[in-house]
Amino acid sequence: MTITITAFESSPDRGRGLARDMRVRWALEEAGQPYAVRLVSFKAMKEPAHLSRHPFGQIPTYEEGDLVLFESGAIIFHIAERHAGLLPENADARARAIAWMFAALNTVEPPIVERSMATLIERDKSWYDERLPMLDDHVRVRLGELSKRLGDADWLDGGFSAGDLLMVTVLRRLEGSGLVEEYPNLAAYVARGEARPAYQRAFADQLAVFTDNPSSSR
Ligand code: GTB
Repeated sequence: MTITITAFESSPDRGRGLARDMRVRWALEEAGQPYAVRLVSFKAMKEPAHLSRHPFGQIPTYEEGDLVLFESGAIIFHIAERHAGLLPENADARARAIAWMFAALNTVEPPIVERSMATLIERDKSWYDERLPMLDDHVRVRLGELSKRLGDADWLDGGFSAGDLLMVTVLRRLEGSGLVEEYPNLAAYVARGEARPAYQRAFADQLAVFTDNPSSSR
């Protein structure tokens, strides 16, 4: 059955792979599943056809036959449940990998998104220069904790899992801030994720959307 996902027609990140379709593309590549991409404009995302797929009018979505999913975490969990390579077979190890998926999305991503949104929409506000260091420190708290837990391991809990896939994509959102580089083991962890062949294929595919039509980027 053909899998179709949605992605930005004109990604504001200009092909840096920071939007959340990247994590779904990466998971599908790790699982060895071919997929089609429906590109959506910012206008189309808020129109009935897309709202029927995604109640909040966002990307990514996932369609497979009659199944329509939204929320990148739910999509990746679905892929990981149905295909080998993203979750361990052992029940306890699987539960721990799922805990890391939630940790990436619920504990590490929120302060990173809050910082990222501030850099996008508050840059010209009078409070920005005072607020940014505080947002940086909130991110540093989580990065410090994550760094301690990772130690000198390659991945968060044994072999690479969907938990690592989500965590690496979440940390990538800090690209250019210098924050991840303050924790050399986290910088190496992100680089390890980015070096995976499945990541490379996913990155090249999302970049092609931008390079095929660079003038359409905002
Ligand atoms: N919780 C949802 C999920 O995990 O799927 C969040 C989905 C979401 O935020 N989607 C964003 C979206 O559709 C795109 S990824 N936004 C449009 C809207 O809400 O109207 C967020 C994103 C966008 C751009 C960059 N960037 O340019 O660097 C990075 C991340």
